[in-house]
Amino acid sequence: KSNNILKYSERAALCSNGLSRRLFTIMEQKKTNLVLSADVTSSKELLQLVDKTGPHVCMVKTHVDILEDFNQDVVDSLTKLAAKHDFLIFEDRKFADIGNTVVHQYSGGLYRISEWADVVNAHAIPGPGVVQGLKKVGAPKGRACLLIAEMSSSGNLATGSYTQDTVKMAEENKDFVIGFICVSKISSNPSFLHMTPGVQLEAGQDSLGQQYLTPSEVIGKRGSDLIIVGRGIYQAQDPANAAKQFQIAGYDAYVTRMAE
Ligand code: S5P
Repeated sequence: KSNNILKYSERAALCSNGLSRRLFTIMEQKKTNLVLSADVTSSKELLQLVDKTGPHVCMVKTHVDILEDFNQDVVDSLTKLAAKHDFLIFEDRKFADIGNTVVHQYSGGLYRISEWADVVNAHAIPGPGVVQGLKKVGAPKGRACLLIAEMSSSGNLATGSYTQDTVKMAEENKDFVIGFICVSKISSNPSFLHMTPGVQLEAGQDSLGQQYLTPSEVIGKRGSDLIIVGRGIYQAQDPANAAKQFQIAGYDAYVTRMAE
């Protein structure tokens, strides 16, 4: 069976990494493949947004370095909300340096990302050392990493053999790399998660190169697993209701895909 027709629970059973197993289980139980991209700049706004939308998401993605008032309380509160609503925390740090540097960027500095983020992501451009560095810090803490194999922005260079080589790098580090940021299904291994940003209820683009596809295109036609939605939710008049609409659209596309 390909990963297009396996249920989340069946895929959970195939995962060797505990975090991907947990994510598939949450997706099945909460009936959601929605990742909230909580790209707001005040911590109060962040925590309110996450509490409101929490019932509809399986994961919350952060950019902590855009918060004007970051402090330890923010991550403590975020961790409590993750337990309350049962979602994973993904810091969208996009590591892209040599192993030794990412060790410090991941574990230290102001943010101490490895202390609170279940999942982080990395560009494959530096080669496998970036994964080895992150793994050295994250694996003992039960963390995991996604590789950016494709991007949503127009004119991006993560295409063709770069994408293929990124998939290979993931396969060689399957204990720590649990999947990809991508815009289509790029691996037939059912334990890998495919997560796609650039999603709105209508296709289109913004003024700075972001390109949007719909949930049914991303999950149904392109065979991805999770939709990552930022402005489509936090700029809506009613973010909780918008999250619910994306939850329904994404989950319906998954159910329809399995029935085909
Ligand atoms: O290729 C990418 C990879 C990422 S992680 N394109 C993206 O847009 N992202 C992130 O997804 C981006 O940094 C932002 O946090 C989110 C998309 O936000 P939206 O407001 O356009 O939905």
